[in-house]
Amino acid sequence: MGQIIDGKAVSAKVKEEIRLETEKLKEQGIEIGLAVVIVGDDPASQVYVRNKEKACETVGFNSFKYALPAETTEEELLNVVKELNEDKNVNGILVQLPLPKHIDEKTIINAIAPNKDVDAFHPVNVGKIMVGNYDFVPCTPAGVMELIKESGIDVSGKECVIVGRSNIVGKPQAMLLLHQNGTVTICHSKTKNLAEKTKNADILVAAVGIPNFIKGDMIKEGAVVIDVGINRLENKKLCGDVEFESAEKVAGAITPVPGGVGPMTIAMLMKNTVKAAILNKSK
Ligand code: BQF
Repeated sequence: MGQIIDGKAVSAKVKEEIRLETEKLKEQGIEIGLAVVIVGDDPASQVYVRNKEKACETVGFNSFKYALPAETTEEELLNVVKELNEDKNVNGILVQLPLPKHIDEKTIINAIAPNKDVDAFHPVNVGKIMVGNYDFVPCTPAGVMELIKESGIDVSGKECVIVGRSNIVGKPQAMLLLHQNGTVTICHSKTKNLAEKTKNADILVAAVGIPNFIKGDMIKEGAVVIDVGINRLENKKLCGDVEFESAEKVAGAITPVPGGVGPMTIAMLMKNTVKAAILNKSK
């Protein structure tokens, strides 16, 4: 039976470090501010935004919440972003996704000042990740890297298999693993013989968005299994992309859902916001 990697505990540790750093910066007269913009009333997004505000409070950041109605136009949202770009009290800007259908996400992301883009979604920051010279690490992949470190495994030379190729997780995750000298394979819905690929993984990252998609018999004995999935079942319970019961029997280490990658995503967002404050201050 595998070791269960406690993301909640690790995230608490990361946030405590940030709290101390924030305290020190405050003594030097530097305050850290994060703006969180949410458009509409998607219940999941509201939970995520609340988690982010709570984390800001825990670490001692000022948080500025902009809750805009679902009818907000693209132009109105762009104006909010532009205002935040100029606001000296705001170091990090985060626009909660998904946005309502009548607003083009790319247009909004492109409008965020790259040095305040704590989600690392702006093409400038995406490009920096590709070349391995970056300020902001995308929050979820960064959280995954922390949990892999916590499992005690060294990525170098390991077979890393990512299931899922999104711009938010799969693709940047591949880069981060590659930078640590992993041998990286990205699988997706068109991949043939998926189980053959996943069974080869020393490190398996599941980010497909399908509940219980990865079963125990698709996992190599002793592998580190990182479950990025946050799926809400009919009974409102959270469930990952990995079938935990069968997987934990074969895995060497495994993250639970909830309490695995999710809390780490939030902690890494806080880390990026400190980075933004330091970046912004020198200009
Ligand atoms: C936990 C997210 C999909 C699409 C957009 C803690 C979060 C989730 C779970 C959380 C997520 C997922 C966030 C747990 C933020 C992670 O205890 O397991 C925290 O708040 N997340 C988001 O902002 O946008 C998403 C998933």
